[in-house]
Amino acid sequence: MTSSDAKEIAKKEFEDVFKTLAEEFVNSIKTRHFPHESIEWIRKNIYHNVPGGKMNRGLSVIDTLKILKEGKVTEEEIFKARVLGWCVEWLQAFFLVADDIMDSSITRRGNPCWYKMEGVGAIAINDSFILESGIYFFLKKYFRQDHYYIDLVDLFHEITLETELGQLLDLITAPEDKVDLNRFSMEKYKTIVLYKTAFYSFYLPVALAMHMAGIKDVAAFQQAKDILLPLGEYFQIQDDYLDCFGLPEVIGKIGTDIEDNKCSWCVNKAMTLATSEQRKILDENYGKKNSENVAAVKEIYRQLNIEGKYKEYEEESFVRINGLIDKLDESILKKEFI
Ligand code: GPP
Ligand code: MG
Ligand code: MG
Ligand code: MG
Repeated sequence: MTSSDAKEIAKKEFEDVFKTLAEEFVNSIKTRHFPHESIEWIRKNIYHNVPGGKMNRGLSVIDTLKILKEGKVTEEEIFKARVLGWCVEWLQAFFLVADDIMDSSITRRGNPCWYKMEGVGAIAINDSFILESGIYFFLKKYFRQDHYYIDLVDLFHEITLETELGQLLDLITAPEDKVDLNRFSMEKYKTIVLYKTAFYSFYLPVALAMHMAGIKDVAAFQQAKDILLPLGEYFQIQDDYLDCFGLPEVIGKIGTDIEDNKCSWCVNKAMTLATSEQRKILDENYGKKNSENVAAVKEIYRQLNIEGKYKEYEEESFVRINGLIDKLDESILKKEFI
């Protein structure tokens, strides 16, 4: 079996757990004797928003647990890691439903955004809250008896706050009515992406598996952050690059960062390279919903070779992050298992 076959099987086994969890959640609402249409609404909300992504976040909980326990994991532990993986995917669904409203996005994972579906609109705000509640329903159902239950609950709460703070900074740095590129800087950009993406996408899945493996040493959690947060920054820079240069058929969403006046990596990079004439064109065209304005911004990006600059950044990040991994002090993790 090749490693890509093994990956496909792991993915399929993870996906199989989704339906069980979705139905458990839906049934828990049924026991409240809710009207049929509300049960069906919740089912649609879950099935539209939770599955269908790349599932990298969810899958990495299981991979991490296997690595930490050096392959010595029981079927029950694997199942519980999958439940935690799905909790991360439910968190992601909660964020994406809300984020798409805030970003006026149109499509997600190749489908219309949930709030864009017929009859949904602003109800999607409440639907995002229901998805968030799913996390705590599953944690209680499967982990209440475990000594690390409170650590899991606490971690989800903490990471949710970090992400909401990042989202706040992302939004207030991009006011719709006041375009002022002077608000942007690479430094501010890095704070936004650390909070809005890196904590929940990279640190959370690994930290969950560490709790399951019984790790208590704060130094071990810090060490995980030291590697995973830079990885998360890299991932969001790639997301920003794809927002502008990726094909919607490939990335499953239509980019809106230029129209939305976002403090994206692309515009920050362009600002560091632009002549005063090019900067003037950026000032006049950025943050406007009109396709001609967007095209004018993209033309400056072309002139400044932002695509090439991204490729350079990608190579530099690969070397830098590998360097961080090489410098890892393995004794911190090993100490936990003596
Ligand atoms: C990604 O930003 C960040 C999130 C999805 C976090 C949202 C947080 C909330 C508290 C709602 P993005 O807007 O660049 O993502 P995408 O490009 O996928 O829309
Ligand atoms: Mg956003
Ligand atoms: Mg968005
Ligand atoms: Mg984006």
